[in-house]
Amino acid sequence: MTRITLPRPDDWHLHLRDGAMLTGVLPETTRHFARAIVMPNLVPPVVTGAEAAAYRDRILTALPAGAAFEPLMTLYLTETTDPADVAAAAASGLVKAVKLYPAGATTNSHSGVRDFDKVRGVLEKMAEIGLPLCVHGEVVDPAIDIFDREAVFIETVLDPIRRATPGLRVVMEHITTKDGVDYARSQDDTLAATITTHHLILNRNHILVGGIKPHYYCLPVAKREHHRLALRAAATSGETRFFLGTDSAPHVDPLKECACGCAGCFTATNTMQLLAHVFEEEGRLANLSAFASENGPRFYRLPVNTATLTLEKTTTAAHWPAKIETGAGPVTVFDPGFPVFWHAID
Ligand code: OTD
Ligand code: ZN
Ligand code: ZN
Repeated sequence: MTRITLPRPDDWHLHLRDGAMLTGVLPETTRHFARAIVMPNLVPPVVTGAEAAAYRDRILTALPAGAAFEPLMTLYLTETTDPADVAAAAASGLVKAVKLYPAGATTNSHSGVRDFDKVRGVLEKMAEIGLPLCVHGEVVDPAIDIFDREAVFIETVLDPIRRATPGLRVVMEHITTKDGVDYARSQDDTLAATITTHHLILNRNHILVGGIKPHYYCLPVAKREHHRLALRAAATSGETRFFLGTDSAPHVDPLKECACGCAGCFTATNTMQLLAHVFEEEGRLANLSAFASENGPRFYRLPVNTATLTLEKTTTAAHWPAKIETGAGPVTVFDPGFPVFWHAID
């Protein structure tokens, strides 16, 4: 038997949704995580400080009894976002980051940015106050192959934005390529990158070989095996620039299992068990704490949690529900396709 105890982990990229879905999925995160950066891609999106405050209240109201969990709020960047509103929301402590979605890149991103010159004032204000920009890094040009969209974004959008806005602190969200890993490593400490649990486990064959697997379809889509291996090496390296953002993104089963299924893997329930498995496979269990508990707070300039989480390996396979029944409908829990012997002692 092996046991490890970590400072309680945080999730630096999470979709909690709203209403009955929020109530249904929130306990899956609060069971293991102390804090999460909450994505603002609601319909309509969370754009202003006032909207973020109202959303935060709804999350706090939905918390399971006794849960010690702090939602870290984000604002959805639009071409009309007011730099003064962003600065005030950051100064009050309410908002911890601003999220950049290129318009059309992923779920509920149509209010995102088309013309990056229009957000220059906001980005300059953020650089001045040290507020991180979380970036969905994919171009939306229909001429660019979906498997190349991250690499092209880095070269044609991300790097130019960072050069034009010195000091802007950026998180490359959910990197899925060796190109993303290499770019993050080549830059100074104003740049960090989150990595999801599922991108450490899936390559594109898992989605497509032997029948299409809608619960493995997410954005950015999983890439070739050599990219997955680069992500695993980065996540397990202990390097401070890489940390966990699950991108756990619930959709009810009927919206995943249909002719035009939604993107998103729901990993809130079993992420920590899966990560223990992956880090052990890589011979890097000692770096799980850096990835899941220490590097994120360091970048976001927050304290590491004092509470802890213990993970234990036994000879019995871990068990989690195949689906979470929410008031909005059933949500399928990510199935890695192999047995996992790590258990979280809640
Ligand atoms: N990816 N699904 C969603 C968001 C993300 O790009 C993302 O952050 C979602 O459903 O909100 C997904 O596959
Ligand atoms: Zn994204
Ligand atoms: Zn996301």
